[in-house]
Amino acid sequence: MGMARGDRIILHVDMNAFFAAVEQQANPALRGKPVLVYGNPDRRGVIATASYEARKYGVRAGMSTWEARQRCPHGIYIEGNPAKYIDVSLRLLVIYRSFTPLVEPFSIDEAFLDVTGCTGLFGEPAGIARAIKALMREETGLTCSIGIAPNKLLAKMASSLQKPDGLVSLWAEDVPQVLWPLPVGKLYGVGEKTEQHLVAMGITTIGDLAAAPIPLLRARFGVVGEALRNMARGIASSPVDPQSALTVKSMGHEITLPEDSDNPEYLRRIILQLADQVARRLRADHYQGKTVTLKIRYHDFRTITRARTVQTYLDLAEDLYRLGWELFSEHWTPWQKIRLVGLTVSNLTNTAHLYQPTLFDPRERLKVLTAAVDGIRDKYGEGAVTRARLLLGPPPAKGVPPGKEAPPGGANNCRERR
Ligand code: DCP
Ligand code: CA
Repeated sequence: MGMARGDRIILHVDMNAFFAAVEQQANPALRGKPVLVYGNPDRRGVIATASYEARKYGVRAGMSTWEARQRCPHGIYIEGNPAKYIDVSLRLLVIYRSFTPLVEPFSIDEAFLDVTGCTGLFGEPAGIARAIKALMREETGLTCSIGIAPNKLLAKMASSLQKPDGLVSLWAEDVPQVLWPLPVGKLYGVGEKTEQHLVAMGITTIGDLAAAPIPLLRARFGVVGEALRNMARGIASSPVDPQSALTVKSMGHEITLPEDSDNPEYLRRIILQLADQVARRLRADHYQGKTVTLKIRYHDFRTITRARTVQTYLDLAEDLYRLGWELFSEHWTPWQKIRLVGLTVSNLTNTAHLYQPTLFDPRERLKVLTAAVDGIRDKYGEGAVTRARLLLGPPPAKGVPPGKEAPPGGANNCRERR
């Protein structure tokens, strides 16, 4: 019940205690034990995740390792290994893709699947979800929570309702009973700041938000206000987008200098090197960009970012360097020692969109990895990324003019986009 004709059927899969569970699978001695994974190498002091056994002691992701040790002194503390988690993440995507091509990786351990067209082949939605769980357990030993719903928002909410090893369906007509009594902060997309504002306005549950007058919300949050109210009503329309993780928004690189420096000539060479690295990455993936952003971190950790946008799309080191150096010359406080320099290109356009990516193509795997790695950096700290990048292998071969590279997967795999 609950499905109306024309509805889509969306699954959201969220791995349980992901990093800790991977460690427990790799080492049977850890199974059933409180396992805590901390960040590396510059996030050693922060817990990335804890196994469900450890959560009983009140430890949470983001807690300091020190505090976790107070609460759970007999826990097993392990330094995280991002490369391992990325590898498992890719194996999970292959499992999902054996059910439907409409898979959208959402984070290192979450994905949306549109299974609307699969019921003929695999049966009712809950059956599909159970089949995914079974195959996942067989191939990786891991468990997940799956939400089934008519849209991504409700699927995401549904997967959060039962952990670990959950399976929850949430249809539009269930929203008042299931979601509305929950605290408004539990609604996906409502962060801590927004929650505080809402509570201050007397909106404490998701139901309060669903019933709030639009003018009131608009006055406080602008256009976002109405969007929030729609979300509280379970209304969302964005489709599952398999390309989403591959849609790169920016490409950049940064270097922490071996020693803080205020030597302009040395810093100029660093910017040139960054421009060269970023330009090569852009061309390798058929990107060009119009905005160059320079980041400077001084010895005392003060950090500035300054951007410049030009009319034409760029992918040459010379152009990136020229803009980067302009920004540097204009914004560097001379003789202030610098600790880190970064260069990023955004406002991207991609010329390779005619090809359908396939995860079996090493180049596409690399792109998915890059997206996953960027996701890890957000959650796990910069150091983790550097480590993982080193494991991605050498940069693409030089000497092929831009635009002349072979299409992903070779001619046989090329398909026009739907
Ligand atoms: N992660 C991290 N730092 C955080 C939060 C998460 O490094 N502050 C990493 C470790 C997690 C992984 O990302 O294993 C996935 O994050 P989730 O929020 O999905 O948390 P878990 O999968 O660990 O637990 P749950 O079962 O609650 O989803
Ligand atoms: Ca998870």
